[in-house]
Amino acid sequence: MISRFRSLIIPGVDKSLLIKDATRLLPDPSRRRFLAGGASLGALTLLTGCDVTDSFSADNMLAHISKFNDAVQAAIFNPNTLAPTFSEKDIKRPFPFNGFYAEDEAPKIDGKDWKLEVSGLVQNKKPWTLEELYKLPQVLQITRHICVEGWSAIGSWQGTPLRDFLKLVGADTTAKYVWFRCAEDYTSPIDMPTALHAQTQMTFKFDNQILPRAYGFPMKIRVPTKLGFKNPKYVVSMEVTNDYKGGYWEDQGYNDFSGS
Ligand SMILES: Nc1nc2c(c(=O)[nH]1)N[C@H]1C(S)=C(S)[C@@H](COP(=O)(O)O)O[C@H]1N2
Ligand SMILES: [Mo]
Repeated sequence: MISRFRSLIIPGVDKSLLIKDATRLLPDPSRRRFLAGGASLGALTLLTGCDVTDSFSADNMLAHISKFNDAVQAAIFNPNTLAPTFSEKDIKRPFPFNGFYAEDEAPKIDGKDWKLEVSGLVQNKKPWTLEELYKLPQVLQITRHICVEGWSAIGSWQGTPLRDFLKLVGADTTAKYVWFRCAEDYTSPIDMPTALHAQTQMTFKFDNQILPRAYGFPMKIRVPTKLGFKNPKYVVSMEVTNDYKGGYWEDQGYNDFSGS
């Protein structure tokens, strides 16, 4: 079990001063959004793409984030805002692994047996094999992954935009959530505006390789506008629903919105 409150304070760095300085420096409308959102380090990282979470205690950041009100944040969330993208040279190698267990306990999935289950408010509920999914058009994105535990890293993820897949299966995109279930019973709900965001991706490759086991083989959902825990790996099913079904970290008090 990973520690929820791993402390990464670097002596001599004052978090509130940093936020103050950043607030002064941020251009509008980001500045207004940052202030309206409660001015957290995670939000700051998501807004600026700058690596500010690494130096600070996750519990402080968490305290700020959980004070956010979902409705307020949803209102300020602009579904067209793009997460910053980076170049090949920025990629962190090796990329950090994270899960609620050690890396050697990560699910071992046989790609030949695996199927993606599609359920809920969709016209076509046929399960998809990996071979079928690999035939869909893919895009590559180099973005920053930010974990509430106090680390962030830039990686390269390639796959099919989730919104293209949702259209393909005839999903009711007026529904509230797409709820993901993973092989080890990890779950996470993604709100529909985020599911339809241009950068939200069904990921099949990491750093130009078939998605390695550590990072979620055979499929993860990459959401660069959200914190790491809302990026489910080892996905086995997606359900389009109006019901809030909870998630692994969300149920333990992490803010469901957890994004910019
Ligand atoms: N299925 C599953 N997905 C998961 C997790 C997990 O434990 N199980 N952990 C989440 C968290 S907290 C983080 S930070 C990222 C880590 O992804 P990485 O190992 O590719 O860096 O996966 C997220 N998705
Ligand atoms: Mo995380």
